[in-house]
Amino acid sequence: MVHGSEVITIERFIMEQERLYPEATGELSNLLYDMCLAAKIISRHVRRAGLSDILGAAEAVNVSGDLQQKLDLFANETVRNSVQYTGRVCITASEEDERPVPVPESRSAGKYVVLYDPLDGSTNIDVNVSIGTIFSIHKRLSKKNGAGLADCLQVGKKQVAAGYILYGSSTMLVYTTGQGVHGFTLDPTIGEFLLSHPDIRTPPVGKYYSVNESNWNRWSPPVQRVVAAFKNGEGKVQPKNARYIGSLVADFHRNLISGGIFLYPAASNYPQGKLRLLYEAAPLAMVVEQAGGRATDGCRPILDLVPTDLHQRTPLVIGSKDDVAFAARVLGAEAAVAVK
Ligand code: AHM
Ligand code: MG
Repeated sequence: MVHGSEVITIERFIMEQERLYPEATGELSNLLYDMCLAAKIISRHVRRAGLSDILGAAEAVNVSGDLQQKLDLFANETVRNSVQYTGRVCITASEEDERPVPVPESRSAGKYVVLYDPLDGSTNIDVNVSIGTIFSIHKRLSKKNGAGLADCLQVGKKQVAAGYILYGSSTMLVYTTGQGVHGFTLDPTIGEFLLSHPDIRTPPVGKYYSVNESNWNRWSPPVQRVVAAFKNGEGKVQPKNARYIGSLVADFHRNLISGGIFLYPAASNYPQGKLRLLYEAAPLAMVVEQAGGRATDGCRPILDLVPTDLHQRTPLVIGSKDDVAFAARVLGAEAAVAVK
């Protein structure tokens, strides 16, 4: 945000927010700066992707069976290296690693847990389409030593911070610590994130619906009814425009700003949905709720889901509050019938 010639850097903004809480130790603020550093490094590489030989598939398949791209591996290491040596974090977990990674014993372990998707929408890397990083921060549960899986398997409403970085026409970092949602745009000429979107509020009814409609024949009738209502209108639901990039962060961000609903429901080829609860759905659910929107798996709020597995998937319906409420009513009725 620019007041006349005044520019607010992310560092100043985070510091000013911290002053509102005299009990704050500054560790969470510093962890957010660590994420900014990772964002700048990844952004630089994403911007150079077409120019260097970093493009292309690495010879590895990640735990979910997707072909990893070189840039995924780079982003995975960059986030971990940015947070694990500062004494603020005890363990990290990523979409790209089968198990959580505790900080090395030679380093001091801090009180936070970082879960992340280092490069979401990675099939879009090679075609110069927006991609993103998603992160979720929890407080550790374990005592001083022995951070492990249980520290990662926490319910979404316990997150202390969450956010994402969007590598789009510009690079943006959007985060919440539970005091609203704030967006910063990277000014590449000075290498700083500047406050560009203070206190983001998402419209209660959206303009857009975002879903991979090629899955139509794999959906249950209630999912088809919901999507048909957004496409054609039903009762109070007005028809919407379709927008689907295939990068969750980019689809989510557009809908957050303009109003809209994103759906990745269960389908016959993805019975639990495609997206991962801990480092895709839960952090974006915290962001959207802080901006006045909602997120559900069709039956329960995403932030109430208790994880049992690091890489578990969940159906996801997220965005403008009235649109998500409509979808939840239709899908919840389906679940109630199935239980009987
Ligand atoms: P990724 O984490 O392997 O990149 O997969 C997640 C991506 C999301 O960004 C996006 O919303 C979704 O997969 C798109 O899936 P589909 O191609 O089935 O529509
Ligand atoms: Mg992903």
